[in-house]
Amino acid sequence: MFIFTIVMCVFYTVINAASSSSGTCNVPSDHQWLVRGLQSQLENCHGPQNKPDPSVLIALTMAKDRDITVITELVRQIKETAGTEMTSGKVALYVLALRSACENPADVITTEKHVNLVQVLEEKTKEEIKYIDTTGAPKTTYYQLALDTLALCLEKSPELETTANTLANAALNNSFQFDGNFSVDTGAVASLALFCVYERRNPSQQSKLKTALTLISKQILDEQQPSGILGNIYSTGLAMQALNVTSEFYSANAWSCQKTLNEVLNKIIEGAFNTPAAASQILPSLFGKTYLDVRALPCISKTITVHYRVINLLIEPYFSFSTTVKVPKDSVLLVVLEAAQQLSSKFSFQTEETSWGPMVTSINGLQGSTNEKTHWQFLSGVKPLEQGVGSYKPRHNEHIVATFSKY
Ligand code: B12
Repeated sequence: MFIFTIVMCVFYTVINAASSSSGTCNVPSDHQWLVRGLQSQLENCHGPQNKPDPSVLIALTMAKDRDITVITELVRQIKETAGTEMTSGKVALYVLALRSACENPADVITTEKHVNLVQVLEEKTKEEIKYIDTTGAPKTTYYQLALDTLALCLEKSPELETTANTLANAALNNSFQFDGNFSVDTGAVASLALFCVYERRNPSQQSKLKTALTLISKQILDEQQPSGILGNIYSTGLAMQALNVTSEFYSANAWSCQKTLNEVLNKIIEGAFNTPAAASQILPSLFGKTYLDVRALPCISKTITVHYRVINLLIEPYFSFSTTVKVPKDSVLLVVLEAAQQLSSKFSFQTEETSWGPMVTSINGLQGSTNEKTHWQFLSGVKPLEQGVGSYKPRHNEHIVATFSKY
């Protein structure tokens, strides 16, 4: 217990020394292990037995050193379970999650179905608005309507204007409440959504959004605790995202991002984020990201670049040509040869089917000959390949050379 107290004290001192009153903040390098811990907790929580959580996919795509295998599996699960029976907010999260993984949510294809999730979202959002118009409350909650607005904005949907207007009116009418209290979670997601819309509008149409964003920022900051927590610890991640993008709507000294972040780090140590949902909502802020970054995330490359060169210095006329082609990841070398042939008239080749697969018999019209004991030898750099073009899978940036040689 004594050692634990000392560790906590040292930890507290170090992270408080790093605090500043600016709007930007980051995790001190000696506490990155806490972030990595949360990230691997999320990477390990997924599995076929669990229902996929789109917030987990969003968080993992925003992380550093992403585990592509985990992300690919989550994308698969999200696509498999995408459907029309979900609530509007769930559809919105699915849209954001797929977009964050560089997938098109308007074109979700699995072996069983083909769904346009953006269209589903538009329909569900219209339903939410109809409920508000007729009953005074959404079909689900304003939290979900805020998610809907955010996803529609990022997808540049034509339904955005009406939806954003409805959400802004709700903010101005103090409708973001649960049990009679302002909901920081709802305010935070609504801020992100309305800020997305605000950025798209020209100044003459920004006035209502400005008022709404100023009011929500104030309401979130009114819920700030002396420790820096915004609302409670579980609303803090979303609130940090919101305050980080809306800094023009509150005064610089009203919030210290670093102070809040330091307290979050304390709470990670205490185990407050041990559930996947909690971890997924705090992780983006620990990487300095917000849900508005969903469209700007670097895409995991699905193609590789291969450098290909053919050399004949054996028989006149001598020739040497090189090119660089992009082929789908995991392609065999034959696909590289085909790509080069398609790209330039300087490359042509012929193959012959054998029991070991296709064998390259001629390149650029120059044919190997059993009588002359010549053939086209394939190398990776200077190392001869151990497989033929139908089996060998080049790596990204590999240099493949075909040399006309004697054997
Ligand atoms: C809306 C909401 C509610 C609504 C849900 C009703 C509805 N029709 O939407 C109501 C008011 C009922 C509610 C209740 C509770 N909530 Co609530 N809720 C939220 C909120 C703001 C949004 C959830 C949402 O819509 N997500 C988007 C949709 C698309 O995803 P979803 O997976 O379908 O969402 C469902 C679940 O989130 C579930 N749900 C909502 N709250 C909770 C809480 C727990 C513990 C569980 C297991 C499930 C759950 O209801 C949602 C709708 O079906 C979140 C905020 C956040 N940061 O996530 C808090 C949040 C999830 N709730 C929270 C809490 C604490 C509760 C309560 C335990 C409060 C209480 N003291 O009673 C109760 C649950 C008690 C119970 N019966 O088990 C915490 C959870 C913290 C944690 N670490 O577990 C959050 C993060 C708020 C916060 N910042 O404290 N909640």
